[in-house]
Amino acid sequence: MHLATRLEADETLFTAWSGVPDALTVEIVAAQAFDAVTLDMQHGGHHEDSVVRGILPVMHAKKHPVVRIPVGRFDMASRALDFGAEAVIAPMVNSVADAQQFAAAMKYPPVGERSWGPTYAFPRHKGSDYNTWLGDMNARTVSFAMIETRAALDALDGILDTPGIDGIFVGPADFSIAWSNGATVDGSLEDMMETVASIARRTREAGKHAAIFVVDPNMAGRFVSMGYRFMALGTEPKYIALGAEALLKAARGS
Ligand code: 3PY
Ligand code: MG
Repeated sequence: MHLATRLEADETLFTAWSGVPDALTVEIVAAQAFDAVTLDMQHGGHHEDSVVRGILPVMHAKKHPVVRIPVGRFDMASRALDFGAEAVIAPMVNSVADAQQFAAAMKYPPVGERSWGPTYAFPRHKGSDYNTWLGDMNARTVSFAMIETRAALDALDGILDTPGIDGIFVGPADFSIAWSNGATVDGSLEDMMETVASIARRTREAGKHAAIFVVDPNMAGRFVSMGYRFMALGTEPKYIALGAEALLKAARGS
C-alpha cells in the first residue's frame, strides 16, 4: 500500500531518519519496525547517489522511502521522486512563495510543473503504464512543508492553502530556537506545545497531514493526541548508542 493511502486512512506511522549515506546502513535501518525510512539530505550525509541507492533497500524491506531535501533545493524534490521516493520533506518553507515552488517541483501539471522522467521510480514501482503513472502520481506522492520558524507560522494558512502541499512537518528543534529567540534548542520545549498542537489542528482542518520530528519518544502519544500521524525518530547515532547501552546494561546486569 502507498504511503499516501495510509495517511489518507489516518494511520499512525513512524519513519526512521537516516543520515548515513550508505545503502548497507540504510538496509539495517529499514529492517527495523519502522513504517518508512527518511533519507536526510539537509543535515544528514545523504546525496543524490546515496538516495538513488538507498531507496532500494527501503523498498525491499517493504517500507516507504521518503527524502528530506536541502533548504531551497526544490529541484531535488523532483529528482527524489524520479528516484522512487513516495514523499518529500522540504525544510524551512517560510512563505507561500516557498510552498508554491515546492509544490511546483512535486506535482505534474496542472497542479505543478514537475518535468517528466521517472527514470528509476517507474521500474521500481512497477504495475502501471506511463499514462496511468501520470494520472496517479500527483495523488500518490506526498509533499510535506516544514514549519520551523516564526515566519512559517505566520504564513501557515497560505501554505496550507497552496495546491500541491499535502502536509505540514514540524521541525521542533529549529522551531524551539525561533520560539526562544535563540536561547535554547529543545524539541520538547513545553512553552511551544500549545502552538505545536494548534499547527496540527489547523493542518487537519485544512484536510492535510500533520507530521513532526519526535525528539523525546515518550512524547509520541501526546503528539498523536494533538493530531500528528507521521512521526520521525532518529538517527543512526542514537539507534547505535541506545542499542549498545541496552546490550551492555543487560550484560553487566546493571
Ligand atoms: C528540526 O527539528 O528542526 C528538524 O528539522 C527535524 O530534524
Ligand atoms: Mg530543522
